[in-house]
Amino acid sequence: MKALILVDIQNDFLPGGALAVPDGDAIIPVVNRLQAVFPLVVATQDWHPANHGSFAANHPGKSVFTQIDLNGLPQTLWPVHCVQGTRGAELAPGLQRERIAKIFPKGTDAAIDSYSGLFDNGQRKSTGLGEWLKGQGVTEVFVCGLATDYCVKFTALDAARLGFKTHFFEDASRGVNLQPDDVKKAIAEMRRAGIGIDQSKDLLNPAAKL
Ligand code: VGL
Ligand code: ZN
Repeated sequence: MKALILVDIQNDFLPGGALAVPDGDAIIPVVNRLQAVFPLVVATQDWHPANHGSFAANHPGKSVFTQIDLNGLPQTLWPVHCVQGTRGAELAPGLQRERIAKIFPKGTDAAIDSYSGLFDNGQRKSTGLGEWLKGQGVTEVFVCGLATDYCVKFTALDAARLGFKTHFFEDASRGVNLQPDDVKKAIAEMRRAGIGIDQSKDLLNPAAKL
């Protein structure tokens, strides 16, 4: 069985949000069209407590987009984003919800970030998504969402590592590009890991069969 994984399509990652991904809202109609052709759709949700260690505001004197060591792991410091229960953490209003079978929160532990929707950045704790997908009989996953160079990339890499045949939908994802080539590099890294780089039209055209 094939599953579509929607990564962090949340208000704070859309234009106007706390950690806006350029052009992030452009993926929503594409993602909604993709949902219709998958037998199973799941979503991840960046879901941080207000005291999360990835927020620059929780490290006096530190600026956003700089690096620190957070409990032994390198950590980019972000603006406060996706705080549990806030509007910024909600899934994008334009995102169709009816076909999302389950939502997996991530980044809930203040002491460690979780870019991947499957494991925290130390690969210590699972979110349960991988186990749940396997329990549903999923063998192949298609990953898309925000942001290509962080949470989408790490979700796809972990899925491939767990043995899922893994694809990335380029046109249903957008990246932050803190450095101008970050998205390009993320795609190259996914390709090297054996992840298929797909366009939604490859699947949506009438000749394509899931
Ligand atoms: C993300 C940075 C911090 C993402 C989440 O969803 O890509 N990026 N938290
Ligand atoms: Zn986050």
